[in-house]
Amino acid sequence: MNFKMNRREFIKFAIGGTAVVVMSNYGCSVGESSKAITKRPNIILIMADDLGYGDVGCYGSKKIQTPNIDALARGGMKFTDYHSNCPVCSPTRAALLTGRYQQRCGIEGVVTAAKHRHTGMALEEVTFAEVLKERGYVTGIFGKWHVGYNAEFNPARQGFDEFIGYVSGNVDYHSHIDQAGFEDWWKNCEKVPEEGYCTDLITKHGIDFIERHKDEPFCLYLPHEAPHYPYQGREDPPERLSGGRKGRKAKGKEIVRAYKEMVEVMDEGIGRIVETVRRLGLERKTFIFFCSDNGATRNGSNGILSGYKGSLWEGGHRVPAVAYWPGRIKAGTITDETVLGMDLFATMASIAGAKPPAGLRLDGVDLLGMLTEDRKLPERTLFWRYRKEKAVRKGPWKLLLQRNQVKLYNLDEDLAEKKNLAKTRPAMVKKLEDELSAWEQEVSAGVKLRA
Ligand SMILES: [Ca+2]
Repeated sequence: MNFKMNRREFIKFAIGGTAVVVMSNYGCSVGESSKAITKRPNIILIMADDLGYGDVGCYGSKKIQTPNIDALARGGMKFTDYHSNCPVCSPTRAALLTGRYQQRCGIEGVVTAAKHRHTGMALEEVTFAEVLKERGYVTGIFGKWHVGYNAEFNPARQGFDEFIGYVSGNVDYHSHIDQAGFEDWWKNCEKVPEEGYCTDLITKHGIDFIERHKDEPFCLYLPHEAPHYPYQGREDPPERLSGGRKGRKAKGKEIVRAYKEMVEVMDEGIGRIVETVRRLGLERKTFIFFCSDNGATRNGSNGILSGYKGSLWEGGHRVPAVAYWPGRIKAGTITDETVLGMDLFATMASIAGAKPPAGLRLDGVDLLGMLTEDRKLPERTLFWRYRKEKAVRKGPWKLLLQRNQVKLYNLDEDLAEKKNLAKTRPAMVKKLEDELSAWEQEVSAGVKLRA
C-alpha cells in the first residue's frame, strides 16, 4: 500500500491490534475508545548534534557538567552501545525519521548548504511523525531539520504539525545565518526571523509546545544544534553577519570554553523540558529519549573510542543515549544492547500503539520490551556505510573496511579498536563481508533520490 497516495482518503489503520478507521489527513481518529486514548503516552525525542561518547557527565566527562542528562540516566536507562546510523548529520536524521537504513532513501551524505540546496528526502518516505499523527498525536519539531532545504522538503510536509528552526546543517547561534550565508530560521514553510540564542529558542519552543498540548498525546522532536560549530556561547558575538559579512570567529581556548558552555546550556534546557513535564503531571505518561546524531569532532571527546565524526571507527557513531520513563523504565538501568537510531521509529510507534502502514518494511526494531521488561533484542547484523568506509557489527565482532584495509575487532575485549584480528579470524571476516555484500545489494534496490 502506498501510504502517501492514500493520505487524503479514509484508510484502514491498525491501532493496538484492532483495525479502526482513521481520517488520515487531519490526524483525527474515528472509532477509538477512550481507553485507547489513555494508552497514548507522550514522546519527547531530544538529539544533540556532534556530541561525543565522552562529552557527558554520566559517560565520564570531567570537563563538562550535564546534571540534567545524568539525572535522566539515573532515573532511567543508559545505553553503552547506542549508535547513530551514520557518522554525519543528514543520513542519521533520514534513518531516524524513516526507521530504515538511510541508503534506502538515498540520503547517504550531508545535504550541504552550498551545493545541495535543491536536494532533499523524498516526500514519499514515511516518517515517524506521520505514523504518530495518524494515531492522533500532535507532532512538533523545534531545531535542526537537515534533510532538505527547499520548502517542498519542509518538516510540515513530513508529518510535523509545528516546526520552528533551521533546515541547514548549522546556523550562527545568534544571527541564524547558515554556512552559505542565507538566513535560515523558519516557522513551518516560511522564513520567520526570531531573536535569540539557538539553543534557548529550541528549549523555549519545546516548553511552549508541551504546555499547549498537555491535554492531548504529543510527540516532540527537539534536534538541538549544540555542540556543532560555530562555537558560540550565549554572550559571544555572531560570526556570520547579514550581507555575507564575517564577524569574529572563536579560536583555541575560546573554542574549548564555548564548547563546554554549548553542551551545558543544552543540558540546562533539557532540565527545563523535564521540569515542565513534571510540573504538568505528565512524567509517568511521557517517554523521553536523548541521544546524539554522530560522534564528536576533535573539539569534543569520544572517551576511549577511536576516531571522530565522519569516520566509522566507534568514535564516529557510538554516542551517548538515555531513555527515561518513570514507572515503565527501571531507574538506574545500564544496557549493553546494540541499538541504532533507526530503532526509534518502531519503538515510538509501539509506545503509541500505532502500526506503520502495511507494506512498509522497517529496518529498525522495537525496543519497548527491552526498555520496560528487560527483554533481549533479537540477534542481528548491523551495517554502516559512509563515503569509502563500511562497517558491519555482529555481537562483539566489528568488521571495518577503510579503503583497501580490512580490520576486524572484538569490541567486548577491545573497545578502542587497537588490535586488528582480521588475519587470525579469516572465517569471521569472510562471513561479515558476505553479509555486507548481501545488505548492499538489498538496500540499493529501489533507492529514491531527489536531486
Ligand atoms: Ca551532527
